[in-house]
Amino acid sequence: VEAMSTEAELQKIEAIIFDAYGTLFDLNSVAEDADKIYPGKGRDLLHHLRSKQLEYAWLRTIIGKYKDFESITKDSIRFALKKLDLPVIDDAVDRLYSRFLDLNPHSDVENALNDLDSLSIRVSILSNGTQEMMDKVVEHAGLSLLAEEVVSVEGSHRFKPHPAAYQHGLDRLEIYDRKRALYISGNTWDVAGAKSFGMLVGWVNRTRQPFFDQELLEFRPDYEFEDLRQIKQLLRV
Ligand code: 2OP
Repeated sequence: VEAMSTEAELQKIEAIIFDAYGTLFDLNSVAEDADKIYPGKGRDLLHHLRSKQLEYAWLRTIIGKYKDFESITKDSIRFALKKLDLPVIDDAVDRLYSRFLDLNPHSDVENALNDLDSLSIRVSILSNGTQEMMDKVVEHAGLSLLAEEVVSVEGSHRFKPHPAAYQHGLDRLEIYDRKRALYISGNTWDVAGAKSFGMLVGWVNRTRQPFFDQELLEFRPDYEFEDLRQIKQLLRV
């Protein structure tokens, strides 16, 4: 854990805010299911759909033509199927989309959230997913009691990493000082966005990538974790 902030800053934290996809929830089951429908293509499908899903979200945020994350996810599934020359069958699109509602949490998540539950700190989620997507995936993963507040950016009509999306989260959580929120993400673009916005930020780097993007060093996270259970150690100082 690389510490760039002071203990005093940590003691002021009111809430920990987690990103959802790729941070709490493991997207690999989408690839596994895709592999059952389209043998041998699951990983490529997930790769194309995930990058298109982000691109569509960001494009629509920049040009100001919002569409919700359910529609964007289905659009990106269709794109990925076409890209790989696979038939675009509505049932398959729906089935792949529905995987986003019943993802498994990463293996460290339940313990980490349980640990945080015993500290008096609020635990919340801020996602680009719709409220309905979030409510379903959180409930399915059995995390409803551990994540007190689950917020979708949809009320802001902008997606992360636009500052308005993070601001919407803080407004909904009634946190008036950005520095009192510790934001945790496994996605480097989200780390950069949250850091630029002004929160304290932790990057969960489970795959132990050697570097945070060198080109984005001005937005480097305050903390880096290999596993979410390390957050508790940080807060117990
Ligand atoms: C999120 O859950 C898409 O990972 C992103 O907001």
